Amino acid sequence: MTLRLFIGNRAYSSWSLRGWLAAKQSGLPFEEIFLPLYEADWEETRRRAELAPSGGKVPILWDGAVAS
Ligand SMILES: N[C@@H](CCC(=O)N[C@@H](CS)C(=O)NCC(=O)O)C(=O)O
Repeated sequence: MTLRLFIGNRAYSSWSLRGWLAAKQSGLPFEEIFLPLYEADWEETRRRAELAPSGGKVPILWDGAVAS
């Protein structure tokens, strides 16, 4: 099952950078899904089902059906 990491811009979001570093450090393959933060459609983006467990915040990592 592919790991999917939802993050914002690593240059501006230190939380995204931390999540990405941890994923990279793990050595496991993962899919990186970039979400532009605070764009005009951010309110819509943050309501995506994939962001529900984190309350509309990044980073969030999905391992199959499990989010962390
Ligand atoms: N405590 C959270 C912090 C995550 C966080 O605050 N992320 C920010 C970006 S750095 C975010 O998603 N902000 C979007 C928003 O609040 O609408 C964590 O552990 O991941």
